[in-house]
Amino acid sequence: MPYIHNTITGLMASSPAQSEFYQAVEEVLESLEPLLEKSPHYRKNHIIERMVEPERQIMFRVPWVDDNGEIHINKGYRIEFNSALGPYKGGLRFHPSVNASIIKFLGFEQIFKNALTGLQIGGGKGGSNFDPKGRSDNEIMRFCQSYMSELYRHIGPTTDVPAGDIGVGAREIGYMFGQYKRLTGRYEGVLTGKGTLWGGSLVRKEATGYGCVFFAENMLKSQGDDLKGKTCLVSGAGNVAIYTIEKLYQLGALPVSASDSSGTLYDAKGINLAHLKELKEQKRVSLQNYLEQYPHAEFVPVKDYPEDGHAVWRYKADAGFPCATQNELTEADAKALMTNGCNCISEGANMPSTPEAVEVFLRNKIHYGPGKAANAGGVATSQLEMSQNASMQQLSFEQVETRLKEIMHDIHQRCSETAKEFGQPHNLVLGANIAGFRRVADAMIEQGVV
Ligand code: NDP
Ligand code: 2IT
Repeated sequence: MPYIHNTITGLMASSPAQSEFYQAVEEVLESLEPLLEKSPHYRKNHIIERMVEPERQIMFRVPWVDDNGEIHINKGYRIEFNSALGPYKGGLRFHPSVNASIIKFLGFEQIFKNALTGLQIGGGKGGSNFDPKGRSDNEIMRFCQSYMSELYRHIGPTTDVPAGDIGVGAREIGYMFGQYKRLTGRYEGVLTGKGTLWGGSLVRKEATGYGCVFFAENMLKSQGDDLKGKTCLVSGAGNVAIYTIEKLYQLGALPVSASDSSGTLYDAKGINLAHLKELKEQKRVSLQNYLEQYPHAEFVPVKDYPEDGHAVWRYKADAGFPCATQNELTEADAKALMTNGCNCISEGANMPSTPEAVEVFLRNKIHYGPGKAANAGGVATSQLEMSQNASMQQLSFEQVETRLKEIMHDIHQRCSETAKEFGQPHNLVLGANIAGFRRVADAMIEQGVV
């Protein structure tokens, strides 16, 4: 359709060099074709032109001093993309690869993901090109305090509520919350993923990984199957990967891999979860150290990856859970997964599969749960944290997990019913994009040209 081409060309001219952002926009717009034909009023209201332009983009300097007294300057971002459905909501990513394109693609995805949860949350994202690797706790604290010294003036429990993402977990949220409270004097639910001692929700830590496995279980159950006894590949070794592995074990599956920025770990007997947590949550060291305790396992360093992809996707398995980062699963990886009999992919990460890989999954009609649907359990549980903070109540672990399970079931239902409505029942990319878009677009139209 010419309007897709025109929109992308327009973005390339007005926001140059943002390839991940164009990729995310293109995927959504392609799915919307049948909806736009059926409902021309979305075009008439210029909803797409409005949606691809963030409501507000905040960029700032983050100066900090390391343990040796050296001064460092990083870039800070917060993109407040769309507030039609509620306060801006989305994580903060601290990783050296962060730039405006990465934050914009994540913010754009977040709009539709948050809409799919059925909850009242708008879309936003932020972060910094700060590299936390090898930094002491004190350096992390000083960085977080400096970052919040600017961010605090833009956020609030009913305006914009950040959370974690890559490189931002409970430790960083704690330091940022402390600084926010010091600057404003207010103890309020301005961040989610907080420690459970001071306002955090039970299950928030586990929510993205658990939710991603629930989503896979929902896809399989729709055809009378489940995860029990299935061999599963998981990439990543952070928050999402660890709790994906935990829930896979709880449902009787066998997760055999993990990966990090140093390489891929494969343990045919099943990844030892307690040891994985010790290495990555406590010691914060490379996965390669797993071999010291479990020498039967295999470790493939990044330099030995196939030229056209990633070692983790080249093992035989029934299901795959990409839980590391964007574009970590290529067309060649997807083809290898298909050849090895994999028929289910549930994305814990944001946009982990390249467009060509997604094409392979759709062509093969496997169970494919795109990130904006499959990993929405994290942000949904963040919203449960906001609601507990606002009402000054605390739900039990079981209560939150039950809600999470229901929400993931409902997201799957919304995506698959929408996919059926448009005559492509297996295509949850189309289902997720249209269902998410429609909710946001309808709210925008009702709220006028703002
Ligand atoms: P973490 O920082 O906890 O873990 C990220 C993991 O991925 C680490 O093992 C890291 O390796 C690896 N990784 C990150 N970037 C790269 C890269 N460029 N190359 C190779 N490996 C990499 O982050 P999360 O688990 O929170 O996030 C993982 C994914 O899930 C991201 O796409 C995020 O956007 C998405 N997501 C997260 C949610 C959340 O609630 N946290 C919610 C929804 C989606 P190493 O250990 O070496 O650093
Ligand atoms: O990508 C995501 O959905 C997240 N990083 C979680 C966002 C949140 O606000 O919990």
